[in-house]
Amino acid sequence: MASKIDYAAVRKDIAALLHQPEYDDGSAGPVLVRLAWHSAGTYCAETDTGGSNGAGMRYEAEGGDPANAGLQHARVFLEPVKEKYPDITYADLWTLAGVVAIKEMGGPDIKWLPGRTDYVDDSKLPPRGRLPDAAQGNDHLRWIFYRMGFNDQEIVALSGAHNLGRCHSDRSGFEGAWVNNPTRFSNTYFNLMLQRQWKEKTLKNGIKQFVYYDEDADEELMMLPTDLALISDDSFRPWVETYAKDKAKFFEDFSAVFHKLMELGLRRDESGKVLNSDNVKGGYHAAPKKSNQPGASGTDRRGEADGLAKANEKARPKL
Ligand code: HIF
Repeated sequence: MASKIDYAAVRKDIAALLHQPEYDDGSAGPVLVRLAWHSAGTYCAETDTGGSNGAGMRYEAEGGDPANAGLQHARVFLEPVKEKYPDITYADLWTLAGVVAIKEMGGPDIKWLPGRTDYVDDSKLPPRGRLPDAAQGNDHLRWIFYRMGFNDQEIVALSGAHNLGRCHSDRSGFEGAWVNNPTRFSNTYFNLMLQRQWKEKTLKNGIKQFVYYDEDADEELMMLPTDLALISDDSFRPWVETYAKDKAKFFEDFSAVFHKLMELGLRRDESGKVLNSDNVKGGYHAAPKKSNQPGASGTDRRGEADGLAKANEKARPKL
């Protein structure tokens, strides 16, 4: 049962696994934030499908969506926590991990509520193609985020999460980090967007992104076409300017909008109990843990950890 889980202890254990000196920029944090957002960002308000309930990425139909490439790293990082707390649902664990990671990386407190269930099969998964395509512009951004029920201010506030992490050529095809310190949550992303001269660059794989060479740090920073779309739009741009100037306002608005994102698709009563039919009829169903040894070969029934055995070889002992 959800109520028997010691969420404070779960939070501590998530915080403890963020430090991964051999992985990316030394932290599992950014990829956990991306996992939380992709678990929720399939929501469609009109049809009331998708969203963070269900943990659909456990199934190939959703987990294997090219838009979710790389998120197996995040899921494998969390397996030891699932092992320690088998009663927590994956859907709750993934969303909680995102919220804890943001806080631990210096971001705001974000309200988080438990109660998501894990679907028992893949019959209710949203179709692929609901997550954004970074090569597109404003119309696409609005089409994607209005579908979830967000407005322009909320789209810009959310976008500040690209202050974290980086793009990987073997995942999305884009390459590099948005800011110099990608494991520290801040409003730097908005400031860089406004203050630097971004030049279009075509990568070896043919993908176009925007870059700025930071001489002091000897590092090339990047922006996606969807990031820079925010400053070429009369409705988005004032919010970019606000958040660049006012970090406290950004933190406050980001906290509210990330909470909203994590709640997409959930209906709760006054006590916070989830009323979605799967949760009411099926109860709080925590899917069985997938693997006892994340990253070790031959132990994962869907082979997710196998593929990472090499990639996370050095990070694995710390998992
Ligand atoms: Fe991202 N995002 N995102 N994103 N994202 C990537 C990485 C991260 C979009 C595209 C990409 C949001 C919105 C959008 C994070 C968090 C959030 C990557 C690189 C791409 C291409 C993936 C890779 O190659 O590894 C687009 C088009 C979005 C619509 C605007 C959210 C607001 C910013 C909702 C959000 O929270 C995080 C964190 C990462 C870094 C992951 C990592 O592994 O470091």
